[in-house]
Amino acid sequence: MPNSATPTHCPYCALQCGMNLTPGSAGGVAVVERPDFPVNRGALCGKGRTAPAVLSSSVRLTTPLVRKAGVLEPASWDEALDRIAEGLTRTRTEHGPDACGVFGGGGLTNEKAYTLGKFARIVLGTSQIDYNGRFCMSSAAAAGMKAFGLDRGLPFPLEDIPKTGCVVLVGSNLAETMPPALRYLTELKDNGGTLIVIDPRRTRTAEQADLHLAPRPGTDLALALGLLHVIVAEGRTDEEYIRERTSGWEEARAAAMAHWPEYVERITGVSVPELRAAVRMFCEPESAMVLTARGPEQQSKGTDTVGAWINLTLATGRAGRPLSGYGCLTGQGNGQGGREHGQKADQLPGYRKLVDPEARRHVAEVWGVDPDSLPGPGRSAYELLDALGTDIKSLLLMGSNPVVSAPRAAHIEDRIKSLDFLAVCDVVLSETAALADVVLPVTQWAEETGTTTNLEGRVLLRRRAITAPEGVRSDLEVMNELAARLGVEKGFATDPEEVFEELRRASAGGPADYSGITYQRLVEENGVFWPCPAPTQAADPAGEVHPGTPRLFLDRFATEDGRARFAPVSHRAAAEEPDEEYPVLLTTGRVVAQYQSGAQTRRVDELNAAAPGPFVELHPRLAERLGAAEGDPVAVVSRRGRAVAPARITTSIRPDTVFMPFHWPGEGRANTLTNPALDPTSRMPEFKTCAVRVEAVGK
Ligand SMILES: Nc1nc2c(c(=O)[nH]1)N[C@H]1C(S)=C(S)[C@@H](COP(=O)(O)OP(=O)(O)OC[C@H]3O[C@@H](n4cnc5c(=O)[nH]c(N)nc54)[C@H](O)[C@@H]3O)O[C@H]1N2
Ligand SMILES: Nc1nc2c(c(=O)[nH]1)N[C@H]1C(S)=C(S)[C@@H](COP(=O)(O)OP(=O)(O)OC[C@H]3O[C@@H](n4cnc5c(=O)[nH]c(N)nc54)[C@H](O)[C@@H]3O)O[C@H]1N2
Ligand code: SF4
Ligand SMILES: [Mo]
Repeated sequence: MPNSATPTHCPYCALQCGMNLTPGSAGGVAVVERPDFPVNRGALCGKGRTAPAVLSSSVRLTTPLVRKAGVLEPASWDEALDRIAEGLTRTRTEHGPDACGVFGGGGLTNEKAYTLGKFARIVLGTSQIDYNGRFCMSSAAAAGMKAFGLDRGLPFPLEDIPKTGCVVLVGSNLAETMPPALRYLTELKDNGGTLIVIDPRRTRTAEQADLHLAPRPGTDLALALGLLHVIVAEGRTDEEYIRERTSGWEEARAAAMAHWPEYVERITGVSVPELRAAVRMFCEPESAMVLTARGPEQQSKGTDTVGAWINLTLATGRAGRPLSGYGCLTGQGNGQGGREHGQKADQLPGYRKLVDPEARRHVAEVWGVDPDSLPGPGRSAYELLDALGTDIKSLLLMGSNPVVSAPRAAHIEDRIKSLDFLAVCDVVLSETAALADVVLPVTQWAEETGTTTNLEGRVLLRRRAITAPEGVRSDLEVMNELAARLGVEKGFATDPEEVFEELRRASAGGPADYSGITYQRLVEENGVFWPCPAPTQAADPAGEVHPGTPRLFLDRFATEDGRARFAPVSHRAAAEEPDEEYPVLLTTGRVVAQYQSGAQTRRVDELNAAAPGPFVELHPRLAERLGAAEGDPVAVVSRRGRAVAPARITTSIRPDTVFMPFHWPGEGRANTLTNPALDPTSRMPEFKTCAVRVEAVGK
């Protein structure tokens, strides 16, 4: 139990709200306000407030489990770890290193994500590692890389939002997904700024908007092109900025000019006057921001779509200027850091590329291995899960619950069941852990120290407040023990600070440079924005401490020539458009009281009371056609399968669209229906649109 308040951060989303932990009854701690942390200034949502409930031993795992005669049975740590080492060794001997897969998560701390990537590459020698962040912000990351030469979710701190002239929020329901951040939008409006929300549903966030556009799901690319057409036609481009700070305008302009507002209206359902109104609101103030979240990103054209929205900021001279620009609202607790330090299929720490010989040399030296021994890039998350049981025979999973959260989940569940061997590290017995051969119970946020990097690119220190229950070990200890059993005795520290010191060196000189950040600084400064290089004698003889970089691109972009690149993109259809058999569009997302696959939040009474189960949101006109009343079970059927959940009838959704949250397993699992069509660049699945048929059940 903590003696006094321990300042730390919430275990859930990318806002990483600050909180203090004091002694309390739920899991040994109570959450109290931490007003000194600037991002949330003490405010928390219900998930953050109730997070200690998941620490309590009544809902969590406290002993390793090993499958015997088909049943998971309590076992000793030695037995469980030996079983995993055996399983992985057998696969490697019989099928080669690439038959061992590793799947990570954007909720893991930087130290864990870094160690997991290193473990895959130098202990298992496998190229087959990826993580759930691929399902999250990967399209925005890919588009940001293309346009700016660097991917950091927000290139400015949240505190800049209230000071801009107009915010366009594309497919973000932050009133439910990051409630304390709603304050920034309220302040924006108090300061005279305007808010445009683009969402097929009139969400709690859209209700705050000065202008809400409700396009058909999957048509954000056409919408952005139509807006650019109007901007050009009305002479609202910033020619000087375009000349001085960008490249590729002619091609992008030509593509946009083929997207007449009337044509865009037909594709999106957003009327020409609405398009013009949005352009006026966006262009008239001196500064403006475009922020995207999963709505436009989780599409089979997510990268091009985000590129088209970035184009709007470039054509109007907004990116890389004070109080202006494009940003992506990253989702998971360490969604930003988790994509920087090597658990991604094509990546080495510091956001380095696995195919870059210089990056391989640098990281191999830090790791004390031959650069040629490092494997090349592997499969993306969905492709990796889809290869389970065929090319990939054993899987080590840490920080994800794909049985609930992967697209085409019934198929993925089958793939997982067909593995020779599955090991899962988790804090609870998730739906995926329940299928494992070995489950290891690991420590959680309040029980361990580690860093996360929030959606602003601010590196933060989560501090240990309590001792974990007996029988529970940390993910770092697990990787250390497994490495030793697999013949690598050194290089897998169990002390997070020691791992962070190594990560600093591995990231030094990379795009996401953490080398100037220390735990000490994180405590003193309440977080540090990367890049933050260590002072070098040559560059900085005085050895002054780098202050970190809250704002990016103000002088130049991170591309070779310093210019931002327009994306030459054109509209294309979703992978699956409605037809006679499947005439309705399904889109999916979140509700405020549940988090992700629900593995953690479904174990909290207060949250379950607020959001007890799945539902199908549908328009009264569609409900009437089905003869379904509020609460009646309705079936949603796609080419992948069928899900049943109670109807929730509301005029806030388009009549051609139904919405399901994806937090639950079983009959109401939204991902039974979703389409795993992948974006060609980011390999993001099309969670946000597929064709379905809706049926009343029992009628
Ligand atoms: N309560 C809660 N908060 C969370 C999470 C959670 O699970 N629960 N998860 C965290 C994580 S990892 C993430 S990634 C973020 C996600 O945060 P958000 O992106 O805000 O969440 P979503 O609900 O997935 O999608 C946002 C909105 O996109 C809309 N949408 C659907 N299809 C389209 C489309 O085609 N175009 C447009 N423009 N909009 C569309 C949906 O109606 C929805 O309102 O939330 C984080 N915060
Ligand atoms: N239909 C549909 N599907 C979606 C989405 C959507 O919008 N629609 N969104 C996608 C997005 S954006 C995301 S981010 C994914 C998320 O979906 P998942 O990857 O399933 O994410 P979580 O439910 O957060 O799973 C995290 C698991 O790790 C465990 N865990 C938490 N902390 C730790 C830790 O420190 N160590 C270990 N070993 N385990 C830990 C938790 O208990 C939980 O079981 O879902 C995706 N799926
Ligand atoms: S908004 Fe996100 S970080 Fe803040 S308390 Fe809620 S879940 Fe935690
Ligand atoms: Mo996410």
